[in-house]
Amino acid sequence: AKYLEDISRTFSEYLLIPGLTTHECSPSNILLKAPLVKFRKGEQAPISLNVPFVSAIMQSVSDHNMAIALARNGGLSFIFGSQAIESQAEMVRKVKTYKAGFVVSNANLTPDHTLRNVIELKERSGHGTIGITEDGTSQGKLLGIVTGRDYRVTRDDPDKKVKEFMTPFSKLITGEFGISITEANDIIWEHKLNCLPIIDKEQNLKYFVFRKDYENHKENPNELSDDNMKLLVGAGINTRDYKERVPRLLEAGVDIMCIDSSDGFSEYQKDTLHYIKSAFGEHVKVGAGNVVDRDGFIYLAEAGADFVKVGVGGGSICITREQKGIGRGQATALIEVAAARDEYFEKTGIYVPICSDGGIVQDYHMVLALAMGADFLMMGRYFARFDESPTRKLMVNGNYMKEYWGEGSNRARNWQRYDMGGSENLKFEEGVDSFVPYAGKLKDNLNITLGKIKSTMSSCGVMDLNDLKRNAKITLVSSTSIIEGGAHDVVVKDNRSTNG
Ligand code: MZP
Repeated sequence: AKYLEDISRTFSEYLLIPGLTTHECSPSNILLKAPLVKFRKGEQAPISLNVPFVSAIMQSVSDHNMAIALARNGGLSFIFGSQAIESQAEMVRKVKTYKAGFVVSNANLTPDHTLRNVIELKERSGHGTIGITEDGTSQGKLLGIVTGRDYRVTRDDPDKKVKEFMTPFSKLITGEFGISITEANDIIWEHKLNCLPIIDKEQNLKYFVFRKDYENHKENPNELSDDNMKLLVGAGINTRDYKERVPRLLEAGVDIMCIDSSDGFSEYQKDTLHYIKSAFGEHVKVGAGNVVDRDGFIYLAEAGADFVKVGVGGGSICITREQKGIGRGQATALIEVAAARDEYFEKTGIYVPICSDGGIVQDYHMVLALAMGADFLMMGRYFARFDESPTRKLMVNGNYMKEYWGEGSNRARNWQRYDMGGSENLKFEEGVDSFVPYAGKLKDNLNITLGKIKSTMSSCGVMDLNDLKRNAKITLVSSTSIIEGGAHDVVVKDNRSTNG
């Protein structure tokens, strides 16, 4: 056997060291935009996230309700693949036909105005999001929007033209725009932008169209397409029925797929990637995984994966390490795979994002994972606690709980990704069936988490996720200093709440 020199370590063994917090580095100026799929040097990722979170490919986490809620808040869900093809495709369809509203709060600027004009208008009107129209009037054709975040990143160059940093209308989809577009201000919409509210009774939704689009709609009812406002959605696939599953998911409008396996370093994944790319085209996006070392990453990157997922055995419901003796501490795995990604980028000019999957317990673990090189994070337990997850909310010993079970548990095993074939009585479980404390609405919890992440990043003196990866200082902690990190040597009056 070959012995690795490092010790398998996990997030709780590390801390971040504060960096210089400049005046500009306040939490409200911090951006969390992250690439979701591979891109070439000097280019932008064709799909990115405003919030670097995706929800786990699990029956107990990611159905269409979770996918709608998370996409509306800037992240993305991968709808679970451990179900019949048609029912998974139907969930994708529900997300893609959901009508998301978006907000523009003023429209007095054209693309030729400067950043200085934007700031003046913002100060006068107090609006965070500003519409840019062709002729600068609120009746004009809307070309794009500028949010507070957009102009903050360009603040060093007040003479920069709006067109250089506005988000074009064609990109006004929730996955791109996240939180800011869901805070619709109905009054402004209706009066200043001359929009009409449309009530969709079937979906119990209110959304807005421009008056001229509406007039057109009355004449040609089939032409009104709300298309560039569709939510982003992902779906899990496996290495067995992909020839049947993938075309149905694509027909339903899926934006990205991910081959879902607890051990992704396999020829099965390479075959699946090759088949999909050659049958449906390079533009069809597919992530692969999971891996825990350089070899696994390079193998999947070379096989054509659009992103690679990292983590074996660290999930909260996972007993793979106990059952099979395979796995690696999540922090150690991530650090090695992030170095492999950078090496691959250096060599090929192709940046293949990596996703840290499983094992996040505290919110600060998220910042550590991002600092250690993860481009985005996949979480199961975190999302399972919310109203939007598909499982039952039950009262257990006086507390509300949500059910949460692993894909390798008996409960999920009819469809499980852990099923490598073989006879029924030789199968063993790799996951447990459990409860997690109920935590309420996704949006409320996510806002608190994002607030904490931005506050940590502000302490580290970094403005965005690239800055965090490059400049974070991380230290290993001894077991004694872990005790020092909690309340100690005092008698705590209340039970402090934790992430559960
Ligand atoms: P966590 O966020 O609950 O800690 O971990 C979620 C991750 O655990 C999933 O994204 C998946 O990679 C992994 N998982 C899901 N089911 C099992 C299992 O049954 C599992 N063993 O390990």
